[in-house]
Amino acid sequence: MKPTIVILISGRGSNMAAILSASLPIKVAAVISNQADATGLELAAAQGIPTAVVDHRAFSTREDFDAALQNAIDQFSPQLVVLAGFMRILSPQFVAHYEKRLINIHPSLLPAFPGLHTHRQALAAGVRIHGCTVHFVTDRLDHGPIVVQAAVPVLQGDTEALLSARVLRREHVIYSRALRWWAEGRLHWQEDCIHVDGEFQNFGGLSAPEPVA
Ligand code: NHR
Ligand code: GAR
Repeated sequence: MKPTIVILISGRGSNMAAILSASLPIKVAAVISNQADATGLELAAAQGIPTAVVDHRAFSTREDFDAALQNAIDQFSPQLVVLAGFMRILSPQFVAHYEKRLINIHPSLLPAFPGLHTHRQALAAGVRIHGCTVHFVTDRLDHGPIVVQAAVPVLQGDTEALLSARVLRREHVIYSRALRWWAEGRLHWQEDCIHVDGEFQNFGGLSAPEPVA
């Protein structure tokens, strides 16, 4: 039987769409958003995938919201919960409930630029290389074990819009790849490091380094 995932979104849902169109050996049981107007919900519904909204504004505490979200997710008994542009920080209780079953894509090369507005942070820092990271979620925000990363150049004249679009194209590739490895049972935890097929591999699309003279 195909393993089951639930995808959490807050908005556009382009990563969700990339996952849905990647022909992965995975059943997407539901897509859940904290924003009722997330455009990704329509796209999922159009593909016959159950959708739900758990609006964080209807709850007075984060813990209450997280409990309702957990309840909505667990109706589908997923083996993995996939954050795809989900914009609410999750409480330690929620993270503990999904230990090793909660995965996120973050639009920077972690541990650089955790938090919000990563492309603005990258431009302000003047880095020449930027990118995205798929990682398992722990209760240390944006610091969980890394599964895969992809790098893009920062170019002269870049704006947040240009840079985020360049990164987003890579996000769509590496998130599907990471989920395929997961579905195929190829991801293994070695302490706080994720190995693929038992090896520390770098599949992020980088070529091997030039030999040093
Ligand atoms: N939760 C935990 N515990 N750990 C992580 O690593 C998480 C997480 C929840 C979401 C995604 C994340 C990202 O990839 C993510 C990782 C939202 C915020 C944030 O500050 C920060 C990081 C991430 C997602 N959210 C504001 C909040 O108060 C709200 C912002 C908004 O609604 O627009 O929750 O970057
Ligand atoms: C993506 O770039 C994702 O990495 C980022 O939001 C965008 C969502 O786009 N996630 C975060 O910033 C999490 N804080 P999408 O809805 O089109 O997938």
